[in-house]
Amino acid sequence: MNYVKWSVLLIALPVLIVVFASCSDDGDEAVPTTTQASEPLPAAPNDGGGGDVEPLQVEVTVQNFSFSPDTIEAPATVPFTIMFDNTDAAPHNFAIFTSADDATSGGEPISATEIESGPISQQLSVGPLAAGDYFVWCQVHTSSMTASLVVE
Ligand SMILES: [Cu+2]
Repeated sequence: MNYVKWSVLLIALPVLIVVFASCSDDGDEAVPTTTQASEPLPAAPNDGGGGDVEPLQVEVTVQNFSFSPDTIEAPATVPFTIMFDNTDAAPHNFAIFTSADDATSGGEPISATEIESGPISQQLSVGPLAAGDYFVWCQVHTSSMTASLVVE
């Protein structure tokens, strides 16, 4: 009887070794799986790292041949958008110059909307501008329609 028991054990032992070896292989495969799972992680900061800066908007209205407000404030060193709303039926535009002297001496505006009859809403991308006081006028009604653009 003892001989039979040892024979079973000798046959069973290699089988057990093979089974354990298989388990060991499964364990090795689990490690690369974990490594692959961690690879997408570096991409996550890239997705979340994008700047989420809202474009700055400055609203200007024209009513009865006059800018409102007539002193327009805008941020320095960053781009901003003039939301220009001409409520008159007359043609107007919004033109920015470095100074009144530059405008009256025939200088080109830094930035300007197209001259259009209202009512119409226009957008003008501006800047970034250095801090300072700028001169604004309507290029159709240069003698009466002026405003100041204060960039700070
Ligand atoms: Cu005008």
